[in-house]
Amino acid sequence: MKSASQRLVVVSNRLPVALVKDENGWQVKQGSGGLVTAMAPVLKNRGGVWIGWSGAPADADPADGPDADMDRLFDDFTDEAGYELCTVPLTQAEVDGYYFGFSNEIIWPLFHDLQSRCRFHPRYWRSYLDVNFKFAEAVARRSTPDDYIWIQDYHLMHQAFFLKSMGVRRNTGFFLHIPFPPPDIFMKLPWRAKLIQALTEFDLVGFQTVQDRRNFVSSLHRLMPEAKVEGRGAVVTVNMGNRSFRAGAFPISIDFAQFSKMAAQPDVLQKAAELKEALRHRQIILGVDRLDYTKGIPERIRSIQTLLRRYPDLHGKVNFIQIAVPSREEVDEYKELRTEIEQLVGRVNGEFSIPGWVPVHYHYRNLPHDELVGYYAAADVGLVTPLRDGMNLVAKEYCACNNKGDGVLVLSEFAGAAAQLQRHAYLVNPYDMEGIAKALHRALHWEPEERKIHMAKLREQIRRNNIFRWVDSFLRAGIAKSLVDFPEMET
Ligand code: GDG
Repeated sequence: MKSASQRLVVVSNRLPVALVKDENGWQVKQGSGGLVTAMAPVLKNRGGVWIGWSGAPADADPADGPDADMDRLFDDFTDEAGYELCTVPLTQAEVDGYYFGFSNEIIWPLFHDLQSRCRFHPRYWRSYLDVNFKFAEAVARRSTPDDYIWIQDYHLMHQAFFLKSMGVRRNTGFFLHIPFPPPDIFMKLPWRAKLIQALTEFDLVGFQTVQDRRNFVSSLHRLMPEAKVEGRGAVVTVNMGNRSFRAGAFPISIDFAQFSKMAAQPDVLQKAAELKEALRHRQIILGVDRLDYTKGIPERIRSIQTLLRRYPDLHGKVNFIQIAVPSREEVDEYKELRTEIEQLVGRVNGEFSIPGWVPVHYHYRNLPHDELVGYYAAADVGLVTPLRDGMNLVAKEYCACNNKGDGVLVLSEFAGAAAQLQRHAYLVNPYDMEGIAKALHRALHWEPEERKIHMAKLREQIRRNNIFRWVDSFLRAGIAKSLVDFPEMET
């Protein structure tokens, strides 16, 4: 039931929509990231406001922008989605400094343990602070003291700090969707003390795994020795002397029932059957990712190359399909990654193709949801090998769509999802090409009974610990009163 005291104010860098211009003019389209996939059904159920940047620079030529139409487009979206949108306008310079700079050239690589990719420009830090202040002003304006403010992700770690400095009292929760690095890596950040202090200003700080929370607490101990941790288990209290906050592990999940139901629909089954048919009923290994260097796509293609070199018995009998969703396309590093992947796909296909069999199929595009589910349903092996990942929803979606229960999940030990799924997924080191090739060979030859036992356990885990339970456990810890009496998620 919706009521004023239970209104939810979600704040994230991007609104859960993208403005795209085509021949019919501007359109509002639903984005494809994990955060959007996770939060949209929840806000729809509860109602509230989502505050974020629209994705269009505020100082772009108005003739190129959606302009006055924007309000109407957002209103239409609200009518359908069941919650309001509030945009925080950002200039091109702000987008460059705060988003492409601080968020994506510093925090993203550093928190994924890829420090050599970081560019620690001081102007990025200043821009990050300015934009965080701007967001905090919007939050102060659009919320009341009764609302629960739920800040999403690494772009906005200074929200509670700025709200407090403005004298605005709110109950705030922060969830980090990406990993929190070990202290030796976090300590490389030039602004480490200010950043960690800002995180302590939230009432609740949530992480994907217990390990992430431990990493955070270890850095906190080094930088703020007065911090004392009380309690054990998924959520602990951190005492700072004159105040305290809570820190917890809340592994994000998916709407299991919705994925499973969709995978059972006749048109999706038809798509899956057509795919199988087109590939002459060979076994399918599937990879699905945003095109990002943390996802380990080149390493994965090399492991497929190793698989085909080591095991000639698989020639003509297996296909690897990689779906890569375009992401951060303006950035040189991502353009280079795309070229590298395309060259690798060409090389592997050049080495092994024979008439009637091309081993690697590569799709560089955002697939419609039902088509994606069709791919999940058709795949015999889900190959999810990020170098490091906060959670990885693809791993969970693959299992949810495997209604036949005979698929195998081959999963990176460095994905947050491994903490929950390790007992029944085939865990691999994403840097170990030989190891992945061996795991794949075994997975492809696994007895059907064996596959079914493990897949049933994986599906049960994900079904129980679904997205609704994630939201509820976070809000329960944050609002400190029980909304629905769910047990805590298994971490
Ligand atoms: C961040 C963290 C964390 C993919 N291809 C298509 C498509 N997708 C959807 C998937 C999935 C989402 O994109 C990707 O989610 P991930 O969790 O794998 O990764 P990130 O985008 O990096 O998300 C991550 C997540 O936040 C949530 O906290 O798990 O660790 O990095 O939902 O289904 N969707 C459609 N077409 C595609 O072609 N429609």
